[in-house]
Amino acid sequence: MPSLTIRSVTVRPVLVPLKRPIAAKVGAFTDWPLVLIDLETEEGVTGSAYLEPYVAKSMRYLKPAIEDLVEMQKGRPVAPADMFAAGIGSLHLVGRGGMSMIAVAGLDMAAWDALAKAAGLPLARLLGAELRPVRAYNSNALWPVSPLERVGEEAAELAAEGDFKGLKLRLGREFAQDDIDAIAACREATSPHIHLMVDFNQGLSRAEALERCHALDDQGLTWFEEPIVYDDYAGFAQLRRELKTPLQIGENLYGPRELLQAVEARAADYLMPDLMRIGGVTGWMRSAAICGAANIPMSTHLYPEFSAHLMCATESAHWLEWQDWADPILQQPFDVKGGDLIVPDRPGAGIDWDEAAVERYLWRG
Ligand code: SMN
Ligand code: MG
Repeated sequence: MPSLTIRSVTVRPVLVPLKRPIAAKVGAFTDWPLVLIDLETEEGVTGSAYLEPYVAKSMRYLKPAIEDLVEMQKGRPVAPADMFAAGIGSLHLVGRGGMSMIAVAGLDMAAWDALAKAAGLPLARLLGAELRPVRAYNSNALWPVSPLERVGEEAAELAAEGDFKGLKLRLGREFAQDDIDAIAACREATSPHIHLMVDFNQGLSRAEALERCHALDDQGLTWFEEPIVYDDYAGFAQLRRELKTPLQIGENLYGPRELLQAVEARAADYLMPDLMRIGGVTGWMRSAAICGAANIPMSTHLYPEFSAHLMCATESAHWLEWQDWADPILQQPFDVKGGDLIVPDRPGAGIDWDEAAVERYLWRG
């Protein structure tokens, strides 16, 4: 594989319209911010990746942070492990989490994309795995504000979008019976066998979570996700001891070390790191080794394209979370067939910008 040398980076914030607005307990969005990163090399190969940092204004801080990281490493080899160490090392004084890790993670993904392109291989193959269809669930809607009458229709639409066998349903409605009715509506409109991943988005106190999760524990749900605040490991461990339904956390963990702390605290049955927080491809692969050794099934959060490649190479791969939120700026959005995400057989992660769309959605805030 030819070696690559870091030359420069182009960072473009865009704000794309969502087909279905997000109305989560943690925030409501009609448009979705994406930070497009293109890492240019002396050899002419460009590595591309995007970040989705939820809040548009955060793009103001991420852009210079990524540019500074590249300025610092200009002229050095595109070597993700070294870049990760240098990036994190330079941030020790301001802290590893938050924007710092997100900037390092975005650059890491672009670096891996560049390496895979230079090798002429899809990222999954560069990581030592064969391409295969990746089992996915549809996470595009079913927010807790959807009126109960709409829940069934929405579930049917989502399942039909790719013949999905699983859906994410956000719960924590006013009464437990409302949650039970929403679950029943999903099953009636799709199949009694549909996998339902239930996400509370940290909306409950420990006491509320105990009560609500006990009330839903016989519903045959695939998992309970983040019933309480994301870093209350002792609270999660208590819920795990008391409940039959598996507990899922991970989207808010920064870096493999935090993930290890969650494992050591026995906080979850399942883990689902988010690429921008866990530290990109490098942070994911290190976390995958921990989950594999601990026998903890690993699912993804956002970033379906990069995540699909990573799932091919993940020992305890479980479910991929599918969203179409970046589709508006992609030249070739990935296909979904029979509920599986199809990893494209082209070099890199398979992300190419639709430049006309990027121009249209450029965020000038
Ligand atoms: C989620 C993702 C993106 C925005 C809001 C909520 C959710 C998930 O936690 O797991 O998909
Ligand atoms: Mg979640």
